[in-house]
Amino acid sequence: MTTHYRACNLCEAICGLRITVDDGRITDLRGDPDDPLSHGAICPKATALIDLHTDPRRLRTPVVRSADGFAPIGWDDAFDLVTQRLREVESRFGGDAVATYLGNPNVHNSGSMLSSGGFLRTLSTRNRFSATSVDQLPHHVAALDMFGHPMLLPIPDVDRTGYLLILGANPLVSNGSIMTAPGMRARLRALRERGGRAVVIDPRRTETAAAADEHHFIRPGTDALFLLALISTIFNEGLVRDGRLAPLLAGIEELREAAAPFTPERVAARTGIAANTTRAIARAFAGAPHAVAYGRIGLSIQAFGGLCQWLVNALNAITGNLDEPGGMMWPLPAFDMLLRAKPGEIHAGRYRSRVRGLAEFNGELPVTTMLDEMTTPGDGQVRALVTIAGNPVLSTPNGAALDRALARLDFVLAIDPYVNETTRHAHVILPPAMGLEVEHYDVVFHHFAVRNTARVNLPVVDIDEDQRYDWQIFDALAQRMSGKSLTPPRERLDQGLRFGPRHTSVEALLAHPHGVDYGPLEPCMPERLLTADARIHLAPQRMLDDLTRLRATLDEPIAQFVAIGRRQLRSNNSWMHHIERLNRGPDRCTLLVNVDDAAELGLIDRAIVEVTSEHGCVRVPVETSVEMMRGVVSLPHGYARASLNDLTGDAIDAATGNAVLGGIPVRIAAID
Ligand SMILES: Nc1nc2c(c(=O)[nH]1)N[C@H]1C(S)=C(S)[C@@H](COP(=O)(O)OP(=O)(O)OC[C@H]3O[C@@H](n4cnc5c(=O)[nH]c(N)nc54)[C@H](O)[C@@H]3O)O[C@H]1N2
Ligand SMILES: Nc1nc2c(c(=O)[nH]1)N[C@H]1C(S)=C(S)[C@@H](COP(=O)(O)OP(=O)(O)OC[C@H]3O[C@@H](n4cnc5c(=O)[nH]c(N)nc54)[C@H](O)[C@@H]3O)O[C@H]1N2
Ligand code: SF4
Ligand SMILES: [Mo]
Repeated sequence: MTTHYRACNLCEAICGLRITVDDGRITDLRGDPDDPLSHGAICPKATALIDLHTDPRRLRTPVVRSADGFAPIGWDDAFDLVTQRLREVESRFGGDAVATYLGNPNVHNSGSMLSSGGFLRTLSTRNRFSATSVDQLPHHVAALDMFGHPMLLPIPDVDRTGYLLILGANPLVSNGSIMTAPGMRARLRALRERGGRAVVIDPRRTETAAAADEHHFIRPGTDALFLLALISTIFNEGLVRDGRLAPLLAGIEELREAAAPFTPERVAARTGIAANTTRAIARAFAGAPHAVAYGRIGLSIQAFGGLCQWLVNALNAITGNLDEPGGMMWPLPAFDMLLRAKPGEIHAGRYRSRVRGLAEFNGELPVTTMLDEMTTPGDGQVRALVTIAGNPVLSTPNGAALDRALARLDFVLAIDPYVNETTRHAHVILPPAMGLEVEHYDVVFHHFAVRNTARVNLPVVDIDEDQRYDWQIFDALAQRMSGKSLTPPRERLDQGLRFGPRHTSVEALLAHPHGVDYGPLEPCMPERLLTADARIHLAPQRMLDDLTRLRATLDEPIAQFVAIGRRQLRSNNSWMHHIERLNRGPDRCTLLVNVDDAAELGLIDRAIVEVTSEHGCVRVPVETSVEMMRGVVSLPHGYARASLNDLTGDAIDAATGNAVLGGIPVRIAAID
């Protein structure tokens, strides 16, 4: 019997696990009390790592499309076939004819993170897409504009704050995002026990809202108005406190002017939040010794995601809560992705998409337009797709149309351990080893963590002779495509750790199986700032320009019903729905409808309704709820039987290119 320690890589919380293996079988899995970040906290998904390991439905060797379904094929034959087909498409139609899509688990897996790029660079396409533009792109754009680099994302110092304002996030269920904070329930309790307050702004009274001191409903898509009202109040009432960073802050006057028209009274009818409530929150926030505003996916996947993330950062800055303990801070990870970053080197908008002319950001185009690039004829039309750890049919807008378009492509390669709604269209699937089978270091999530720690973990279980690690797959493909082999991820990781700010190494970290604790977040400005003029920009031009679009919404009519999404404790985006342990009990793919709205519509619990948007229609059982704001319904995303993304469409946040996946106007009709 052996005991292993490692971080769970299923979500951003990176909880430490203690795993017992007996004769190759995993006999126990629980939280590691000695992990310096998670202190033993885990969620129900962790145990599903065992199921993923033993799952008979998981692919372990390559398959190729044949007349009657997928058929097994050897690794070398599969690599040769893929290379030949990609080359064919490139030589017939040009490099841009191959599109790539990187999904979420790619960033949760250091093997893939550190080697997929080596393969992707052998393709000359501009049609690179990822889950970033249905997720956190607005955070990156705001960080670039304000701090000089997309990866300089500030993180709420939840453990030391006295006032936590949460907008559009439900960390008690999602376990935190762009805020790696395992055991969030305990952290929230600790905040309240030390006399602090948690305030939640959400169209749904979520699990987090129920555990907070205050919750206020907000009409979906109006957070930018609410944030501007907070900021204008803080300026008008003389509550600005720019603190230690004052000499670095540029654009404070422009910010004041920009916010001025958006008084709490002016925006109240639109946001649904009374003016006196907004003023009270502004005063409490500005008056708290340590306060932090945190806005996550509910803010990013709306029409004004860029404005929202800018204003969250700006609110923290003008109240003296940026780069201060208890405010918004920057982690300093042992493997620092910004190690070689130079001030002013990142530019957005170097090229545009062929069909809609949407701007590139950090080498990627908005995934909302991937479908247009596949279906619009002409030079550069996409004919082939490579997906890595993704399921865009369920995760990106206009899913049903994308599903049809994929069926018509010349070639689809999926690097994924499962047949899903997207990879079912693949001509070849290359399934990597995953989960407990792989070596792991959280390259990304230590950048988002509320405390500086580090851990490298070895595999818990061996792989079979006929399985391959993801980096072996990327290396084999890169060799065939370009004649060059890739540096193994462990070597890259080791170099990064050695030259990084903690001067450590893989070997040194392996000597600490529970992880190494580097302590709480520390102020780092201006040292880490990457703007060309070494200042923090509180009023970026891109954001100021977008206020015209926001102002126009103030007097728009309000839709009778809009749909938003939600996450659930036992779900993981579009996958793991088949894992039995996580899916016992009643169907959770339900439409939450406010009880009074349901009564008016004549709907009872579990009645099947048809939900129709401009783009599509789904049928789903109703769950009447006192949690929902009136006029707002909620459907979880990622379910094939009623996919929220069959209702979403072409809309993007013009400032950032992120998809609009929330606040979708819908009609609801009972089916007799
Ligand atoms: N309407 C709406 N849509 C949304 C969202 C929303 O809130 N509302 N959320 C968006 C967000 S935040 C995200 S991140 C996206 C997620 O969207 P995607 O990233 O497209 O989808 P996932 O469901 O995460 O897909 C996971 C796939 O990765 C595979 N996988 C798991 N582990 C590994 C591994 O180690 N290696 C490889 N190669 N593959 C692996 C799984 O088998 C599965 O097929 O969805 C987005 N879509
Ligand atoms: N169990 C579980 N955990 C997950 C995931 C999962 O699928 N399952 N997915 C992971 C991923 S990829 C991500 S990105 C993170 C996301 O982490 P979170 O951002 O915490 O995600 P959600 O739980 O979807 O919370 C978003 C909240 O925004 C609210 N909302 C919707 N529209 C609006 C709006 O216009 N304004 C405001 N103020 N609120 C709005 C919703 O009601 C919801 O409560 O979660 C991660 N963790
Ligand atoms: S919260 Fe996330 S990291 Fe922690 S055990 Fe659950 S899935 Fe794993
Ligand atoms: Mo995400």
